Amino acid sequence: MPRTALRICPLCEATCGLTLTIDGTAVTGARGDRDDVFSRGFICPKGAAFGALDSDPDRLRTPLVRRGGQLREADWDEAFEAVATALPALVQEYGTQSVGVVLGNPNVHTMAGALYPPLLLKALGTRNLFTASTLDQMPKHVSSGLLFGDPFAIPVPDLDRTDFLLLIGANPVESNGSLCTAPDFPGRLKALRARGGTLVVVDPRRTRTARLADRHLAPRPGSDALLLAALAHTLLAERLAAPGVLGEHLLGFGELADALASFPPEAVAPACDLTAAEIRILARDLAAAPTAAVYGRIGSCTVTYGTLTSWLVDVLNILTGNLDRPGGALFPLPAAGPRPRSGSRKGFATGRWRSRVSGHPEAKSELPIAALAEEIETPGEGRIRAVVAIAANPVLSAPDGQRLDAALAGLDFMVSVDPYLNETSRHAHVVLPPPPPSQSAHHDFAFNGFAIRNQARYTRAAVPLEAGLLDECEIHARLVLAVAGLHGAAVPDAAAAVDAPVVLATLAKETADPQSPLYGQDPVRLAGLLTGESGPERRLDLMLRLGPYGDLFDTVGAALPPAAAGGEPAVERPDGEGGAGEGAAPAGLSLERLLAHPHGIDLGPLRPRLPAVLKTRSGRIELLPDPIAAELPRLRAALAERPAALVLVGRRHLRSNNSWLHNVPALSGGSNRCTLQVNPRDAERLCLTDGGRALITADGGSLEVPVEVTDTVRTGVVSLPHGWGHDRDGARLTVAAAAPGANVNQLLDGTLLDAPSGTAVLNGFPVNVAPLP
Ligand SMILES: Nc1nc2c(c(=O)[nH]1)N[C@H]1C(S)=C(S)[C@@H](COP(=O)(O)OP(=O)(O)OC[C@H]3O[C@@H](n4cnc5c(=O)[nH]c(N)nc54)[C@H](O)[C@@H]3O)O[C@H]1N2
Ligand SMILES: Nc1nc2c(c(=O)[nH]1)N[C@H]1C(S)=C(S)[C@@H](COP(=O)(O)OP(=O)(O)OC[C@H]3O[C@@H](n4cnc5c(=O)[nH]c(N)nc54)[C@H](O)[C@@H]3O)O[C@H]1N2
Ligand code: SF4
Ligand SMILES: [Mo]
Repeated sequence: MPRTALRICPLCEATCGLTLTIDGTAVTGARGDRDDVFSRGFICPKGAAFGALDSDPDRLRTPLVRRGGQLREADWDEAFEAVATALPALVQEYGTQSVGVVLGNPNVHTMAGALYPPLLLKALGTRNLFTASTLDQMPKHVSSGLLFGDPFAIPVPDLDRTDFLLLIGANPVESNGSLCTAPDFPGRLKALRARGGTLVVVDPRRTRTARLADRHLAPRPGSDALLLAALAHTLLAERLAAPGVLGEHLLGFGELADALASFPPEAVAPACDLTAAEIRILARDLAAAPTAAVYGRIGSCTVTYGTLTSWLVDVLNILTGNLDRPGGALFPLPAAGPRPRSGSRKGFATGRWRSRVSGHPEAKSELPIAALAEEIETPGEGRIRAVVAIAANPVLSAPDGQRLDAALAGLDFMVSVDPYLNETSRHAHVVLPPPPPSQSAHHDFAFNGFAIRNQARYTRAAVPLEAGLLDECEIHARLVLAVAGLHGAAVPDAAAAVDAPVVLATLAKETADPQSPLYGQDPVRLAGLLTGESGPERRLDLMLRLGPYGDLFDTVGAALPPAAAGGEPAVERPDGEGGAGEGAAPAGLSLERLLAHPHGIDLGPLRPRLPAVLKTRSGRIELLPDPIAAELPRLRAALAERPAALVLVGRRHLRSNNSWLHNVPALSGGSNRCTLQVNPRDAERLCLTDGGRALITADGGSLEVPVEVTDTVRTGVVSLPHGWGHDRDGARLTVAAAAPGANVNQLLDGTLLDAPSGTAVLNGFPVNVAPLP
């Protein structure tokens, strides 16, 4: 008899609740969980293909270990022994910096990826950390770090209540949203318009999101910093700026007008390829809206002035008084996050150390992934000789994969934690495959911090772990032990062994803090009160119980509202809001409570959190921080530059997910193809024909690609999606290899970066396109 089980979808940031149909151990169907307190039944084609992905025959089912140059199937003990032998020896001989750690995107979609990489990095002691963030949102972390003192204090648009939404370089109708976790983003945009609100989209392509909008501006790619500076300039010059109650928290408001003086709409309009009138009208409309939210994503980050653009997004939210107010852009308060505390004012800075070869500043303890190849290739003290790659496919996702391909092939040692033998993991000496997603438990540690509603959900594994597989938490934990030279066979429950010290250290710190309601309690006794069947469950229990809605071990009576801990307004208990039953009135969160609410617990809409969020040294919002002020002259100089005739931007397809879903037949084909989209006018000028082939060339290399002529891209812009290029030997991706596509990042040489954040410029770089016979 088929049964059903719940599983939070790990395939994008929307975190929909799925109801899986399971026959034996096979997932035979997936539909949206109508009772999920957050996603309420929404599902997209990727979620619907959960079963096909889960049972992909190319998925690895045993570890692989390189012997005599060949990757061969091995058992787990052999695999971890290989790591425990190789890595500590390398570190012994060449030092801690000789190991690089590469963390890819799916780490934010697994519990293991949230709980163990910090322990791995600590065990290794290396500063050579590279993640997908420097291909993505690092500019936003840097701008938030500078403005608010906390790189994770990223305000999210209050989608369900706003009157005016300005989307910059985001296509949530296909991506389902990013740094804004909102199941059914498309439905929420339609609801905004249905209630009389306004949607404005800024994108060089007429995307499916732009087609829903009241207004679509298609500026020249890479010019958004200028556009947003002109919007801010207009608000200030026309005395439309009204920060309101934010005023008391602002530092540097007086200096802003001077700093932006060179960017009136008339000055930036030619560079943006918009009219000054369009820009002024947008500024006035933004100011006039009762509430409004400005939100920028990939097209605002992975560009030359990504940090400035990200900063300006929040400057606009601040100048219009929309930061931290309902209907504007608010800071979430996730259930498993830290309880707000007053008085932590460490501030934020980048460049505490620099990369060895090119001297790139670290940002949030990371170095630019675009610089990974040179760190492996360039001889000298501190050269990276070994790589631990977890859920990362940088050969396709980072600039100049060919160079990285060669660099990885020359490593002394490499471990990949990955379900596939693909473009990157084929270089590993040891491949450690996690189980299919149906066999893993899930809680969204990362995305609840960017969710448009505070809520908590946890799903246990829907299918028991298959014989011969290891839970991904167990894989990570054994890796942590292995890098310390501990051969895992001696430790039957590695996750528990690794987690217990973390739990004790956290509780020791908590109970030693005079500000904590648990001050003076016995950490060992509290640790004994934790529930959960595994190490990761006990850690989740700990984080929930110590979190902003936690039961604090019931040692201080009923749950304290966050007000008691950090001076924040008490959280609205959503009595009646989500109806009775699921999601109603959670008093005192713990794992047990969460398990008793399988469809999740709703914790209410986002609420104002200032000033408790601020961790700047001044305790204020630092509106014009020095590193930003230092960037503005570069932006001013850009006004005088002649724009390139043709630039490239990326795109995402609804049925794609970066580099790794092309192997699922249900998600391939149709319009999900690696084509170069070209505007008809450019096609004519360049002698390109629809369905013909073209040679595209940029600083880093050239590619042959099929041409698709479409007026959905503006003139002067071509678009090629990323994550393709599955034509390398030694990978095992049967379906993907049949339609491999070309790797757009091969056009880049890795030198083009948003300087303050080290983020690769993946959008708006110059290219030449010529027809091929
Ligand atoms: N040109 C261009 N390049 C881009 C982008 C762009 O817009 N344009 N986008 C960038 C962005 S935003 C990102 S985030 C990166 C993403 O690029 P990456 O960080 O490389 O991430 P993915 O391609 O999503 O997946 C990486 C690997 O994770 C593996 N994986 C899948 N599920 C799991 C799991 O549960 N556990 C483990 N251990 N592994 C798993 C997959 O098999 C794959 O090998 O790409 C970036 N690259
Ligand atoms: N279906 C699907 N969903 C995904 C992913 C996926 O690969 N496929 N990846 C996930 C990941 S890792 C992420 S980070 C998110 C990304 O989420 P989004 O940012 O919403 O996704 P993109 O489709 O990359 O949207 C970026 C838009 O910016 C536009 N753009 C490019 N350059 C510029 C510019 O200079 N200025 C402006 N204003 N716009 C520009 C592009 O045309 C594109 O439409 O999506 C996530 N969800
Ligand atoms: S929108 Fe994202 S989370 Fe929801 S079903 Fe689709 S892929 Fe999964
Ligand atoms: Mo991303």
